[in-house]
Amino acid sequence: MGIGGSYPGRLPAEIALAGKSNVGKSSLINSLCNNHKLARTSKVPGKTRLINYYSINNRFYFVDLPGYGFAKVSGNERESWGRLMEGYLSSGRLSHIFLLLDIRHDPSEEDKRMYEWIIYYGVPHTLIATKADKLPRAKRQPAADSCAKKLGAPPFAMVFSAKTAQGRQELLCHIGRILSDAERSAPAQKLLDIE
Ligand SMILES: Nc1nc2c(ncn2[C@@H]2O[C@H](COP(=O)(O)OP(=O)(O)OP(=O)(O)O)[C@@H](O)[C@H]2O)c(=O)[nH]1
Ligand SMILES: [Mg+2]
Repeated sequence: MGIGGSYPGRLPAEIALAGKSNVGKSSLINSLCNNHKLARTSKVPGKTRLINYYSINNRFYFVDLPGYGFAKVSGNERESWGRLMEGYLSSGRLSHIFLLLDIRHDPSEEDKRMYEWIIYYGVPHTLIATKADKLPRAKRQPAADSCAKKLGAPPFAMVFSAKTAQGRQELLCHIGRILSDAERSAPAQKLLDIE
């Protein structure tokens, strides 16, 4: 990712990753950045409990959101997670959100609720089916599209694997487009939101 011109006083774009615990959000950040020590990953679900910001080349932020669907959280924790998430989605700071779904599983009720929030708050989004390496090659795109359809979204999701880097180049190109769109709309945003 190259170095972009910066608009004076403009906040860098934020691209967030949402999805259930263990779906591979932190691994996706590490794979895209070619830095396996950047975001902490774990076999134990619930590793990322806070909103973590990763500044990428001073150009934009990857925002690693805490995963949901983690069994060991209390009702109170779930409520505060909901407030944190809705507050962030409605803040107007987000340029784009990636909603990650495990390519092998039907979306959960929490995935559906997250998708509904994304639509409700009008956040530009992309669905990404993770852990593609777990399925035979020919089944990957159909399974990804079926996840999107079962979520109630248009039936397309990008196929991604942090293990084999499948989909990495496509995702980098997609991020390039997201950032150039965000930069084009920056002056208006500056007038409306920032100053
Ligand atoms: N086979 C395979 N395993 C993956 C892939 N992506 C992530 N994993 C594994 O899945 C586990 C969870 O990955 P994380 O990136 O920590 O998941 P997360 O979504 O950040 O989880 P939380 O922080 O708990 O919300 C780790 O053991 C990863 O190595 C992938 O593409 N393929
Ligand atoms: Mg994580």
